[in-house]
Formats: sequence, C-alpha cells, structure tokens
Amino acid sequence: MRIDILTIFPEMFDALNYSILSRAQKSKLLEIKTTNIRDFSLDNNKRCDDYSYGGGAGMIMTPQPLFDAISSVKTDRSHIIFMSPKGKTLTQQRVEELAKMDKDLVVVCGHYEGIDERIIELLVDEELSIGDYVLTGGELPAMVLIDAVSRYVPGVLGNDDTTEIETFSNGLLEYPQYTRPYEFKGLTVPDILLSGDHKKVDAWRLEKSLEATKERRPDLYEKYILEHGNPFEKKRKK
Ligand code: 4FV
Repeated sequence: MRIDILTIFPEMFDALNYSILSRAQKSKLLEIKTTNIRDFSLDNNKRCDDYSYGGGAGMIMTPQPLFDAISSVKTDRSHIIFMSPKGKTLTQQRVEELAKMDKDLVVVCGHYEGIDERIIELLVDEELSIGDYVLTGGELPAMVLIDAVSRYVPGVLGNDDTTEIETFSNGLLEYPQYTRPYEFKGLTVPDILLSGDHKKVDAWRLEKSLEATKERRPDLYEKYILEHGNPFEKKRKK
C-alpha cells in the first residue's frame, strides 16, 4: 500500500521508521512518503499560513501551498483524507475498510487553527478524527491512522491471525493476556490457560471479554448481546 503524507513537519514521521512499520517498508509491503507542504509555497518567505478572514485567534493554512502539494502526489488511485476534529471518528471498522480499499492513501496534516475550507471542497475525500479533543497539528492523528491501517495490510504483521483476536475485532474488548513467568510478585496465571483444553480456554477468554466489555463499554456490550447473546448469563426471567 502506498501512503503519501502532506505535512509541514515531515521529520516527525521518522517515528514510522521503527519496528513493524519499518520492516513493512523495507519489504515494500508499505511505501510511505512525506511531502513538505512548505516546499510548494510561492510566498517570498515560504509562508503557509495567514490570518483568518472574519477575525479570530490563530492562523489558517493558506490554500495555494496545500493545493499544489496535494496535486503533486494525487493520482486517479488516491483517496485523500484530512485529519480533523470535525471528521468522523475513526473506528476499527473504518480502519479495516481503508486497508482493504484498492486505493492509495493521501493523508493531509493540518496545523495552526486548521486549513482553508476550499481545500476540503476541492480535494478532500474524507475527514477523519481520532477523538474529541484538539491537538496542535494533524501529524500525530495521521500517525495513528497509518499505524492502525498498516496492521491490516496483508503480510505486515507477519501473522495475520493476530488481527483476528484483538480488542474490537470481534466487537468486544480483549480478554486478559499473560506470559511467563507463571508467578510474578505473588500473582499467578489463571490455571485454565495452562490446561491445554482449547475449548475451555476459548470459553474463559470469551467470558472475560464479555465481563470487561459490560463493565467498561456498555455500548459495545449491548450491540454484541443483541447479535450473539451472552452464554454465561442466565436467561433473564420474563
Ligand atoms: C485532530 C483530531 C486535531 C486541530 C487544529 C490540528 C488539530 C490543528 N485531527 N483528530 N482530534 N487536529 O485535533 O484528527 O490544525
């Protein structure tokens, strides 16, 4: 998968050159390229921001550098995403859809108070938010998006199964996980996990996922119960 990132801070994306994403890029499963919006500014001082029409605090990213920078990477295969608090909140479902799209992603990172609306009208296909809080720039949201989507590019994780049993993949929060040693600070691993009985282990894991989801995310729990029921809870008396 090809991912182009439009930003005025390309060096921030060195963070993607570690671990799984680094290996994926080296093995050409992922091609991630940053483009510095500032390089496209026709302003004498390479400015990319200006005051907001109508007044108000903060600066707005000007349309010319953004338009030319995005146009320099845009192809007929591009799906152009702008990271913004005004966007639809990113979900695991949307992450998987984006990973499966036969498109190249172009991720636009705003800065200052935001970008000129005409760029959204002219070029942006989708606005996405990573949550209801305001950050100083779109770079960290872009990294979150790229990290989450990259995990679903075939071969990137190396063991595709690991995307099957994880939080949100079955609509529930993940069960508790343990590794060696058996005892740590006086706490031991639940013996069911050492039983070798895969059916019992799977049942224990589902029960723990349901417990955690019911307690922490009743919204997800109700949705799951509607579709699957809860085999560990006695049928509610009518
Ligand atoms: C954001 C979010 C976010 C708003 C102004 C960048 C900042 C600044 N992006 N999810 N939450 N963006 O706060 O995606 O330009």
